[in-house]
Amino acid sequence: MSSKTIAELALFGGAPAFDEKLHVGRPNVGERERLMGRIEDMLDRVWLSNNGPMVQEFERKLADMLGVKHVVAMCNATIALEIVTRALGMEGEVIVPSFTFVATAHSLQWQGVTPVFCDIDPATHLLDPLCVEKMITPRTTGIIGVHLWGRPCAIEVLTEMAARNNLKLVFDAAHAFACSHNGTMIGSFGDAEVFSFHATKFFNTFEGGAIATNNDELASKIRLMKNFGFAGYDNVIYVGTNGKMTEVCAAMGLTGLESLDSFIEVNRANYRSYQEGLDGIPGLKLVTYDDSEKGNYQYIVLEVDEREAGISRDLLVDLLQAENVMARRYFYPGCHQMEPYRSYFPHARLLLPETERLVRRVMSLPNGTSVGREQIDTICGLIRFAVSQGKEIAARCPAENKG
Ligand code: T4K
Repeated sequence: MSSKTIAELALFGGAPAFDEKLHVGRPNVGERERLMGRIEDMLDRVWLSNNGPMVQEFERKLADMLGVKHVVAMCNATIALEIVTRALGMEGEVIVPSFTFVATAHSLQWQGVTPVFCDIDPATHLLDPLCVEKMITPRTTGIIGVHLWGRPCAIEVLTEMAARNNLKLVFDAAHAFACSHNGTMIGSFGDAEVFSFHATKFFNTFEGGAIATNNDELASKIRLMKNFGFAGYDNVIYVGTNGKMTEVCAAMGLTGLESLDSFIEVNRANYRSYQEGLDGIPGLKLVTYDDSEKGNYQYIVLEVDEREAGISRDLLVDLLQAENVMARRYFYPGCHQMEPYRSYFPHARLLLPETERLVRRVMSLPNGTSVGREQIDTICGLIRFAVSQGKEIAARCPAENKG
């Protein structure tokens, strides 16, 4: 429990509960000596990029771990999405959720492909297949499902729907590294799956990502496209871009893989601490994970029902941020409310009632190796206090803080 009174809350000028900011997405770093050793080797070899030995080793290790034929390491997941959708010939319209990080939509728009925003199932936060079916038009060429928070989409239904309508199917698995679905690791589903290894992901390569696929032809095409279309010295056979992962990023990845289990264990233990600490607080719902599957437990996502909790999500976020708990409103306000989509599709929200509702309720809390039981107890104590005193806190706030 927080030992603060209302007047002592940092929102009202009191000292923050934490001296330093606790971030959502604080990077996990593996064994420094192992990393430095790899960097020394890299410098000795003087091979820094362009399919170097550590990138190749990283790709092999990922393919083994995921049980997939091909893994192509990339500079980041956004470029990976652009390359894979182009390699698959997605054009015209592609159906995507609006409730995702904006990169999912931008990767299409950047190439002149129209992202068609589809609503989600409020119980899972994932694409609602019934809505997807309704959004298919003669211009639709594909679907990008997002395994948000590491929880797999309705993979079987979407796979069947894509096949029946002759559509390509890609999964944005940016959140779902090291997660499984019915015992199979994420990486083998759809035509391809795309991972992000950005610094803020529980497993990172500074910046980075990967495309996983069982399709040989697609894998070769992706390899060409991420290297300007070069099929050997002086021979360009496709329009390509630069999507390569560097050696130093692969060094970070290889080092991180050695600590992967411990990163997940810390996330899982922290998740349990949040579960206990938030138990029974009215109006709050913590996103759950299926313990019978492999999961990375990275995202601590809360839904705040303002009427029941007596405090709005926005006020709760402001209150926590003042205490140096840098809670985030992922993924507010939804891609359809960001430019250029808001101007292109001003009425999109009419087709996205569940997304519209959810973006006003969700918030993410810090997880990873930089937080532990003690901090989480304090965070949960602050939240419990804020909910118990919601009305008084709101009454003291200037209008813009009330949410
Ligand atoms: N698809 C989905 C579903 C995604 O979530 C993402 C990325 C992508 C595709 C595209 O993947 P990449 O192309 O990035 O590989 C962050 C990340 O930049 C982004 O990768 C991630 N999703 C998204 C969920 O979060 P921001 O703009 O919210 O990041 P930022 O700078 O506010 O950082 C988040 C927090 O992490 C901050 O509070 C500070 C802390 N932080 C950040 C960095 C970079 C650190 O403590 N250290 C650091 O080095 O987007």
